[in-house]
Amino acid sequence: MDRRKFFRLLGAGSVLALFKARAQTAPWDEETFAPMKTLGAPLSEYGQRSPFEEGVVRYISPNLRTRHSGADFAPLEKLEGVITPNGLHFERHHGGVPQVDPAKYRLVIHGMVERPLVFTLEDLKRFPSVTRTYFIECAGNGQNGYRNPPDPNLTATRSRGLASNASWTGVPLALLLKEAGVKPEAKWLIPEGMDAAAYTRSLPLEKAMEDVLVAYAQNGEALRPEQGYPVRLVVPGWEGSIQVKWLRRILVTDLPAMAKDETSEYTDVMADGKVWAFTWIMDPESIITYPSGLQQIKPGFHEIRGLAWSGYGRITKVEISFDEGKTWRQATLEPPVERYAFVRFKMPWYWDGKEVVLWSRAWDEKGNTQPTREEFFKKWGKNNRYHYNAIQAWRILSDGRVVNGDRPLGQQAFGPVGGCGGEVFDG
Ligand SMILES: Nc1nc2c(c(=O)[nH]1)N[C@H]1C(S)=C(S)[C@@H](COP(=O)(O)O)O[C@H]1N2
Ligand SMILES: [Mo]
Repeated sequence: MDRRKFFRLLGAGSVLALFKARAQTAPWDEETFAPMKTLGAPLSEYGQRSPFEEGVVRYISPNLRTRHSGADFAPLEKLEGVITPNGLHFERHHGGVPQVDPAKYRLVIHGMVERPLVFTLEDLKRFPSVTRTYFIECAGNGQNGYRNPPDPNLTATRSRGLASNASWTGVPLALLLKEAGVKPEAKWLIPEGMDAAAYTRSLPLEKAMEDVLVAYAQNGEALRPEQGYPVRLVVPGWEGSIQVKWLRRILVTDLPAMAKDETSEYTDVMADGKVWAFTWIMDPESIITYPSGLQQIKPGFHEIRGLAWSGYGRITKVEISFDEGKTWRQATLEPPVERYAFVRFKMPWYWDGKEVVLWSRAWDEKGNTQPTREEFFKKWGKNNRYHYNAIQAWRILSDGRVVNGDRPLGQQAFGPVGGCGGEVFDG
């Protein structure tokens, strides 16, 4: 946007008022110089964040029955840019986090191959490597949206925090498969984890050959144990549940396994009771992180900020509505806009102190966008608990409090929300 348009949008007077107000009110006293007067902390071998930032943590629901088979949420509204710091990447485990000794680590590729192979971690690191930024999103992300009536205390974290975005380094799975020599009749891979859940999924060979990574690094350092140390699958754009962590073997075969982790969970129950299996690709999503649920704002200038992503490809635009979908304005996308990765969107905004509802919707390069809540339920029904991607509304009350702006659809409550992303865990 050019400068003139920017000022027209804000009203130049209000910008001046903003800066004037700031100069007058920020305190400036002896305390400001305190750090200059004493010797600082010594060098340290592994850096830690400021103790003042220790409140920025993953959200673990108090309703979970166990912390070993459950999920926690990345604190989206407390993060900037697009990279999720390693200590704040959301977690989803079915049998706790195993401790794996990298010296004893082995990856087996067997089944319909010319040469069954066993790799050490060192072997994997000798292959040509690839580093790419990809989001990982649990199929259960957005699950709180299925609640009716909607939770008034929803935050951006609890709305969409079962998604995170990192720079992953690893070997293309296609290279390892080439090494093993896949037989022509093979169509599926059955990757398995070494956690107590013996977590197992079925992955089409076609996707594996396209862009799947056998990843050993996350944002420049070894994977965190929670993310699958020492090795996990990264399956760009697809639901988190197929991205097997603590990967120990890949069986090459001609049929899907129909494992417990893709039948009892991660299937979608439609309005007519029919069940869909293998809904891998994540639909477009966006979430305004500022201003968002349970924050408090003052009248004046604000930069609306948020995150958008899609499993179908690059984000092409994000739109914001201030009148519940009657009109839309296009937000600025912060470059680089990468495929299958979080994108940061922004819009300058002057809040006049009147109650207003903010909506955001993302568009991807395949022309997909997000439905309203009503449209979503019309299409998918209310029996499901996965792949909720309806527009998240935030209502700014006239006192500046921000609350969930989703209006109730009716009076019926449709059951406790369980499973993957559930804050009431049922499995
Ligand atoms: N071995 C193993 N892999 C797993 C899981 C698991 O429980 N065990 N959970 C899956 C699910 S449902 C999701 S959403 C992602 C979560 O990845 P993260 O914990 O790194 O965010 O891991 C997937 N891979
Ligand atoms: Mo998941």
